[in-house]
Amino acid sequence: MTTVLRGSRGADAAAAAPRWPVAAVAELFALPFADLMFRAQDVHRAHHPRNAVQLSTLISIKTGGCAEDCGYCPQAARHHTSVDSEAMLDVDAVVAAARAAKAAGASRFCMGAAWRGPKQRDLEPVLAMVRKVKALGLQTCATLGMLKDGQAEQLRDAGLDYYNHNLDTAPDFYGAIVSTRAYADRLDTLDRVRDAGLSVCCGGIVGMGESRQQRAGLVAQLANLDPYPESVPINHLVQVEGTPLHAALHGEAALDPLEFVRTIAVARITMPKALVRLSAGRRELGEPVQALCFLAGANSIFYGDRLLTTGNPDVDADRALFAKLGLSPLP
Ligand code: SAM
Ligand code: DTB
Ligand code: SF4
Repeated sequence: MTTVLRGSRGADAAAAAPRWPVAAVAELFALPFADLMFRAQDVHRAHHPRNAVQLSTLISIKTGGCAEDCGYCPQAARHHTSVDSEAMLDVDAVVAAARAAKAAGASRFCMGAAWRGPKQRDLEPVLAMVRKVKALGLQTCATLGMLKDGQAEQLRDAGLDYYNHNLDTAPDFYGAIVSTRAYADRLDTLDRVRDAGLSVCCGGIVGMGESRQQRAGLVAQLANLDPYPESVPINHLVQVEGTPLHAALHGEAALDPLEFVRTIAVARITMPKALVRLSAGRRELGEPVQALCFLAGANSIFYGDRLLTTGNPDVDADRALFAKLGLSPLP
């Protein structure tokens, strides 16, 4: 199985042996479940406060009509889903949503756009959003697609803390999911983000029909970035009607939830200091599986009743879950 040996430090990373060979990550996946949980919890407690989970609220600042062909995504113009193309939200609406997220207890606000990448005229209003959201005292994150030279620096100068750009899956499964951008394009954007001094938020999706070896390949790819991402969203595929992945998996067994929990645990063990985010799919996973994910070392969630275009547990449900599990928000 291929690992693209190129992290944020480019040639240096290519020269060195990978910190996490795919085979070593696959061995973690193969551990007896209790042993894997124990190791993940051990690593977690050595690097993070116990029973504390960071809360990030998402907003879609530009929904739908995207030119790309990511097979999982309801926002691709070529997929016939119920998501229509909308205009960009105005700055005031975004700031009002950020204020509400802060009042509800979020510490980070993440602005997402359905673009291949931002054009300069699109970036200007986003910079204004970042400045104003940052001024509210929230950590800021944006996910706008591929960045060109200079754009990460503009975002940094506006006050952006994190840039989210996912690798999505293992290099050897990627071609089955996306054709309009290459794995190397994603690594290039991650280099730009890192070189501008922004924190990196980078993860992927499981449950797209990949093998366990390919899940190990994704985690190895993330863990071998040098340095590894500060924030690692692990998404469970949300199957949306009209997307190719909804059709492809129709009638096939969905991913075993315990395999999702294993993926979280392996991310925790291989990236000890990262915030590992239990991301899309929480509503479908239900409370017991989420509890196992926290046990496996997840310490961040998306908080608020919407992700970008699909649903997420509402704030009251998450407050009840946190009370039940004795969790509190990370400041
Ligand atoms: N357009 C930008 C891009 O692709 O880089 C930013 C937004 S895009 C929606 C952000 C991420 O959301 C994707 O990289 C993917 O990992 C995740 N995502 C999109 N649709 C999803 C789905 N149906 N289930 C799980 N994760 C999904
Ligand atoms: C990430 O890894 N997951 C979020 C965020 N980064 C931008 C997006 C999940 C999207 C789920 C499908 C939707 O709501 O459209
Ligand atoms: Fe577009 Fe991003 Fe969706 Fe891909 S994941 S289709 S780039 S919005």
